[in-house]
Amino acid sequence: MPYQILTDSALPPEMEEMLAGICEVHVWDLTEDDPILPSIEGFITYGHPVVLGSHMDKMPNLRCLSNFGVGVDHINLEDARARSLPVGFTPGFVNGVTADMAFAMLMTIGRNIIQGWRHAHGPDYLAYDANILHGHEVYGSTLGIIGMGRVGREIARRASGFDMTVLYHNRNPSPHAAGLNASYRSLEALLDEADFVVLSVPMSPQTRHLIGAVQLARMKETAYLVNVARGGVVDHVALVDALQRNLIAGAIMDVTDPEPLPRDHPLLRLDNCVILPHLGSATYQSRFRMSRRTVDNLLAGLRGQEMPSRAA
Ligand code: 8YV
Repeated sequence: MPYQILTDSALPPEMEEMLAGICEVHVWDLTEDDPILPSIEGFITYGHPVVLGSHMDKMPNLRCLSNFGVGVDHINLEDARARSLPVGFTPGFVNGVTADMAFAMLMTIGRNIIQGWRHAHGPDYLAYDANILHGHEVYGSTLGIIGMGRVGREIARRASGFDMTVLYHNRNPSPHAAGLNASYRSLEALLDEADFVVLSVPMSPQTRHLIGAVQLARMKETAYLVNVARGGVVDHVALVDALQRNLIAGAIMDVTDPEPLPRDHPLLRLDNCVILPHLGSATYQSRFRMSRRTVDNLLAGLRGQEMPSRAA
């Protein structure tokens, strides 16, 4: 008998292939009750569904959850622990790609790539003009990394190739920082000094709205905010205000709160803001590795074995 598995949205073909013959997969959007729920043994959280104890309680035979991704802020881990449900995740598989993305983003915003694309494709580009769309240099500038975890360290490694001065802020100074030529700063000092502020902290009650009006006002007028963490780390109302008043040069966010933003959200209308659709780990290679680990965690949980990567 195949294991009965739930997911919140359709799984990618490679994961379906990995599960074929072992699991029967059902899709549940977590709204209305589904008659299949009592038979469910494992739950793959694929598209960041909010999962609470009340959802888990609808599945009396549930033995484990396996999250596709490293951030598990959408799952109530306390509720899972209280029900002795192990939760798998995929750390170590998204670090390099997310750091690549952070770099692509800071170059995009610093060098006006999106505005340049729009101009070059538009009807007004009839003569070359050396006086338009001047940006700020990335190489040789000061990078401030908030969150020197696995992704933050990969970002710091890339920065050395761009001759950047690397500052970082973390709950505690990181033992890896010296090898990365990165200097610890208080949050305030980092915001004062950095030309590019990159957010790579996990989402938690402590990091919610870590960047708000006070923090944005501290940043240089020429500085950019780059968010590859979670939307909730940035107070969006404060960000709109800071961008409208040109308190900072610009912001580029791969993540928002909510995600996606309502189509009439002011951040989608501002020239000095770029919003991306959560592409941080979206490469063929990374998605495959994440799928493999998600399935391995799931099968271990179903078989009562230790998961290769367990968040709770
Ligand atoms: C993924 C992420 O795109 O790992 C995470 O926490 O946010 C991203 O790498 C996501 O989990 C897949 O939906």
